[in-house]
Amino acid sequence: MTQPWWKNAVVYQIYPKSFNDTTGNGVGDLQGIIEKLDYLKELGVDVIWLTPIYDSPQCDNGYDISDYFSIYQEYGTMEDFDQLLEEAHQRGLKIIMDIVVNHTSTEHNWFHQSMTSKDNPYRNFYIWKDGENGEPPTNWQSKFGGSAWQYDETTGQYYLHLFDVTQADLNWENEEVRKSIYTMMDFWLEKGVDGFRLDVINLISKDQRFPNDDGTIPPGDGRKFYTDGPRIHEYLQEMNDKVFSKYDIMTVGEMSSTTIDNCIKYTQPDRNELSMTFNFHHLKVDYPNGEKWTTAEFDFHALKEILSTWQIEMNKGGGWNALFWCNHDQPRVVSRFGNDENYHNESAKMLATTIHFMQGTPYIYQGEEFGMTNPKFDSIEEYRDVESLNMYKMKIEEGMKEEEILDILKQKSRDNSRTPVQWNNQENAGFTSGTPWINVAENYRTINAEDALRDQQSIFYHYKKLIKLRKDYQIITDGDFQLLLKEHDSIFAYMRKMDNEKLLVINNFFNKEAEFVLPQSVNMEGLNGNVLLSNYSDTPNDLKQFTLRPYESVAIL
Ligand code: TEU
Repeated sequence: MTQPWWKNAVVYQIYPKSFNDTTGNGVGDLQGIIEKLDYLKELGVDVIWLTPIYDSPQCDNGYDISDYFSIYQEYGTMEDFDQLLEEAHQRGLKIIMDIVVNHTSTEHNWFHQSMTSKDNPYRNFYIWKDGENGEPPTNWQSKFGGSAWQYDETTGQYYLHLFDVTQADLNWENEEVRKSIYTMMDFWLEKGVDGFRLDVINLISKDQRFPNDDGTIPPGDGRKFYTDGPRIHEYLQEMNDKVFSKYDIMTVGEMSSTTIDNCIKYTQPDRNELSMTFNFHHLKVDYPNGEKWTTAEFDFHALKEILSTWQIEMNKGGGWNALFWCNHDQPRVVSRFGNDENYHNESAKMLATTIHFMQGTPYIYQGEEFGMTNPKFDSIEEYRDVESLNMYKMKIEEGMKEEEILDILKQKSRDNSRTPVQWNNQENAGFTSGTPWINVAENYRTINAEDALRDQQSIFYHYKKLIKLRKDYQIITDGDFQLLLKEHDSIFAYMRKMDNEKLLVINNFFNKEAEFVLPQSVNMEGLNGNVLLSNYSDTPNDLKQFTLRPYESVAIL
């Protein structure tokens, strides 16, 4: 059987607002993306994922859509979009759209209608409930802080918003909602887009009893009543049947707080739901007891354990993983699990190697390919993200010292990944000729795409090699996964295996030397000892036993 095309593809994520500005208004745009298509071709990626570019009041940078059929004015026009799609296709690049269907902006016409009265035809497009003795209908919490319910005076009821108060949850129980969404998806697919990234898609089916959450782990926030909810698989199968199955596309579902069992169900080909899923368990290893807002170090053992369990179990169940360290909601990985000061180059390459040699479809987030770091903002005025600003306000109210909050945001804010792409060492890193909507990280003079392209030893060329290797060696896409040295405190090593072939990947995650000894139980047969890729200029003589230097990474075929 031939493989679907997306199984050995590599995806590049673009956050348009921060990518490349051609108009000088300080905000990136579609023409800016067109300008950089040749750069992406040089890197060698296959697919571009565009985060939302639809019309939106931008309370959550486009994840609050007010019109699914038009382009946000500051990004350009539908003509610009058509040109982008055509120019990408001419270069053999595909484009997938980010589609947000758990909620719309409260500025969407459906919501405007829905608000007006209880018998408006659009009332049932959203989730409206009566309060309980002057309190919200349930104790559920918004992911951005505070109650997930907002009271509206016009009709005296509350509407549900799992995210910002301007992001009202759609009522998927309503067949008219589902039909309208499928029509909208067809609109984009008929234009020729190559698939979708589906925002928080596993949250669309809510438990219709709407119970209070008495749980303590995690503290009663309601998520168990809508995460991988009662009708989620039914809805995805319907979506697949009515829409996806008519096209040769890829779909990736963003899955909030999901489980392996559900992700197998979402992606197992015979079930006809999605191509692959993002899960975030490996990115919560620096959330002690589930608490994001701390400056805790990451738990290395948990990281190994989670990634390898997902590798093994998804393969066993016939599911498919999306592989990633970074996106627009996560801090920069080189600042998070690497070392952005003394081992910037080595640790960025090591992290890339670790994730790209796993089974699944890898994603690269803009700027990751040349090692962009967290910006280390010093004042709250520099932040833009609704979640960060809400958190700041709440923590101040709780009495936390400002200094402490700023330290946390420096590590955890979503804005860490949203600073402008550092194209060169000129003013504003070549991102804009105007004033950028969010500050550029100060290190753009030394960390930028132009310098990376000039240096064959740069992080950029390491990513380029990784992308190319995936095309050349089927074992990277298909091989089984086995974790080695499970108990080791600083080495993350694993073996991939396919038929008689093997691939051994060894990574040191810390800034001190580490002793690698191949376990006796590991059979070397099938491993011919050629170093495929490493991040130091010389490689060890004896591959069965050697000392890894700080952040050293070696892949052996
Ligand atoms: O994110 C979903 C989500 O739950 C998180 O990644 C979220 O950013 C995190 O829990 C906050 O701590 C998606 C989008 O990627 C994100 O940018 C949107 O804000 C969110 O959905 C709402 O549409």
